[in-house]
Amino acid sequence: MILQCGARSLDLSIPRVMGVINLTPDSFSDAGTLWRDDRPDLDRLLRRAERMHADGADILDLGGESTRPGAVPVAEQEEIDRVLPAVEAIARRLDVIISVDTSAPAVMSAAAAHGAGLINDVRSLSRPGAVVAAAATGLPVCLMHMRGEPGTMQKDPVYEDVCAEVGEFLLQRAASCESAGIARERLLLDPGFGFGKTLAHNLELFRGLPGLVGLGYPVLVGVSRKSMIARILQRDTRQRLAGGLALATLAANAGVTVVRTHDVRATRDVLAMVAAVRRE
Ligand code: YH5
Repeated sequence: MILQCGARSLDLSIPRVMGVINLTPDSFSDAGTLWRDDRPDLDRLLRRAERMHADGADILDLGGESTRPGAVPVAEQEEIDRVLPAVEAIARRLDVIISVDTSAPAVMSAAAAHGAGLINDVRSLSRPGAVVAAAATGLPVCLMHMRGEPGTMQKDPVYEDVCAEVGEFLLQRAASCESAGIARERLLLDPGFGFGKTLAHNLELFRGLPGLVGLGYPVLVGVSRKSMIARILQRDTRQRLAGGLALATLAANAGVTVVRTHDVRATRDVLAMVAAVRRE
């Protein structure tokens, strides 16, 4: 299956790597390393993007809003100021698909006009105007499941059947998108690990990945450095690579086609090995 991402296309018959680039000052994994004088530092950003591209990232995911547990919302204009210069700079320099991690319709439109190739929305286009804005870009959209909002989502989330509820939610969002003119072929689904889920929910969702893949849409997952790894291994942020690679291996073997990660090179190797074994 070929995903048309603006001017570029992405063959999803082999698993792909999405590299994470945080443009937030409070990112717990980048800890503001891409910032100088209250703005993202474009030189450092470009060096990071170039390295991720050289390491084998097929997609670079740029996010200007922190969605980590407990995060506070950011104004739309602030998000545009963070994301747009980054999209422009990378689009001019690198032959890579740029994804924007945003829920804001104005950010989607502006980023698409400046070279973005994919919209990644942790709120599944639920903000007013988001479905229409995303449809107008013609770009593919990743719909992610989240229960609640980042500020409060980890406060005692309850599900009767987490796999079924996440699957139903994503199918409903996909149906809304399709009736608004976003072709089925442009949608990806993501169960949203860590977004309003306990450790037990995350593990159950992981076991249910083959069922999600079976819905017929390409599936994207992000597990890199997340607290589900910390809870099992008791490791701080910098020590979660092996845990993340184990999960990437399991995800790819379940048929997941895009893995979102901070550790591009190692994840790329993992996906290539899994693909080699799975190929008939
Ligand atoms: C995702 O899964 N995640 S931002 C907490 C962590 C580590 C990492 C406590 N955007 C996803 O990466 N988009 C984010 O440790 C995403 N899928 C999609 N599609 C959160 C994140 C993180 C949070």
